[in-house]
Order: sequence, then C-alpha cells, then structure tokens
Amino acid sequence: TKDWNGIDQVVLRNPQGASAKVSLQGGQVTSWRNEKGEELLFTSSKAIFKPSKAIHGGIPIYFPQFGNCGSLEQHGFARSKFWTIEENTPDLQPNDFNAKGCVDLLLKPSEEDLKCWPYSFEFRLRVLLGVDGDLTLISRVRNVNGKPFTFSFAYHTYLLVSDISEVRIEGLETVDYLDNLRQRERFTEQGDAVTFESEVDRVYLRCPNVIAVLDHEKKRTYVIRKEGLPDVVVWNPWEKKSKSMVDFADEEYKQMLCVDGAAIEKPITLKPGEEWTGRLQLLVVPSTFCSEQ
Ligand code: TA6
Repeated sequence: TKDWNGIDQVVLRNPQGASAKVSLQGGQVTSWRNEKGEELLFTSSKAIFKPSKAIHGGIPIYFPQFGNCGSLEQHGFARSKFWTIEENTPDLQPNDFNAKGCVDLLLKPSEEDLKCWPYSFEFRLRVLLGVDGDLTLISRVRNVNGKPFTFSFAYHTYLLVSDISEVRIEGLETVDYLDNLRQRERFTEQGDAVTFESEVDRVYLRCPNVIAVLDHEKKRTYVIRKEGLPDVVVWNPWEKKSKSMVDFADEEYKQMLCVDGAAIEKPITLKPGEEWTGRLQLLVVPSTFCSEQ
C-alpha cells in the first residue's frame, strides 16, 4: 500500500487480525492496530504530508542524532531518508511467527549522505507483529568498515491515549531526568508515577527495561520492553506548544504521549566491524485498575 506521501509501505498482519504498517520513508511505523482494528499510535491530523518532511506520528526513528545537539538536522536524517526492503533475511524462521508478520528494512548512506555524515554504516530495521498483536522493532547499526563513529538514537513512539490528564507512567519512579524545559538540568523523579498537567519534555536516564503507560479511560496499559536503550524520552507539548506547531492541531495534545526507548546520555561508538542492537517491544494489555479508593 502507499503511505500519506504515496510512498510504498509494508502491511504486516497476524492471524488474529492485528496489523501494522511501515513506510519506506524513514522506516517509519505509521500504524499499529489491535485485532479489533483499533489504532494504537497517534498521528497528527494536521501533519504536512510531503516527502522527507517528518510528521508528528507513528514511530519515527531518530538516528544518528537525538535533538539538535550536533551538526545534523534535528533528530538526524534517518526518518527523512528512503529505505529499501531487505529481501534476504536468512535468520528468519517462518515458524517463529507467521512469515507475513515481519519485514526487514535497510538504510545505507548514499554518496550525498556521506558528505554530511562521512561514516559507512548499515542500518537494518526489523519490524515484527507477534501473535499477541505485540509490535517489536529491532535496530541493528553496523560500522561496515570505516572509521569509528558515534551516534545517539530514539524510537520516537507516539502512543494514542484517550485523555492525557488520565494517563500515568509507571517504572520511572526515583529515576533521574534531564528537563528540556529547564535548560536540560538534572532532576530526580519524586512521584510514584509520572502524570500530566502541563508540557513535559524530559530524558529519563538509565531506566528500567519495562515501562507501563496506563490509559485510565480505555482501561488499557501499553507495556514497553526495551534492550540496549537505557534512556526514555517523555514528551507532551500541551496546549501552548501545540498552538505554535503548524502541523499539529491545537487540541490533539490530549490524545498523544511520546514515550521513546532511546540511547542519548551515553552516545554509542562503533569501531569498524562492530554492531549495536536496540530492541523495543510494545504490547497492550487490559488494565486491572484498582478501583479508586
Ligand atoms: O520528544 C523530544 C522532542 O525533541 C521534543 O522536544 C519535540 O521537539 C519533539 O521531540 C519533536 O518531535 P517531532 O515529531 O517534531 O520530531
């Protein structure tokens, strides 16, 4: 099928009817639906759909740079490049999951790319849709045989929530974070959960590998499991910032929350021949909310 820019995208399905879509633009997951066909990821209704313009939605890949702490465009170039489908996936055993529930995408630097980031890397992204409707993204970045390079990384995951003021994140208690709204100063999370009543833009450092995002109204929890991704970005623009973003409707901050598995505080350095793997698994489970006391 085609994505919003008319660019090829791969549709993954599992036997229970869950689905996911991955665009060749940026290797970006653009949709993830449960077996009832309910969309689980947020996409801005006012996204500007033009090739190489990243949209606020789905799961853009931030690589090789998080933010604008470097010489490249904000959040790096991976999300605005055209990826290709990697056909030969020798280590994929079809019986591990239904063969249609998986795709490998590949990004390698063009001559042009090497001018702005002169490193010979190969980036393989594997997207799997599991039998439980869980979505797994595995990024493998390899230094093909060039000089050592260093990068930071994030799966910029736009979760769809019913009402941000009724959402809480569990798993980040007592964790230190850098607050983008306060000159990236370092603080320690004091709450027994992260809740939302204003703009939040933080990088939690060295987090547990399982984080839960509870959506009270929908009585469901997103369980995020990660490996090789020590940090977690938490972002909601709230009202004022939303109004300042042309490609974001004024009120839709209420239906989204970015909780990104990331490697930011300690960027990764790969010597020739070395490979890094960052793995993220998203699963939705019904929340057994303890009744409000
Ligand atoms: O989530 C961290 C952050 O850098 C925010 O500061 C905000 O700029 C956001 O990412 C931008 O998201 P976008 O979808 O525009 O890449």
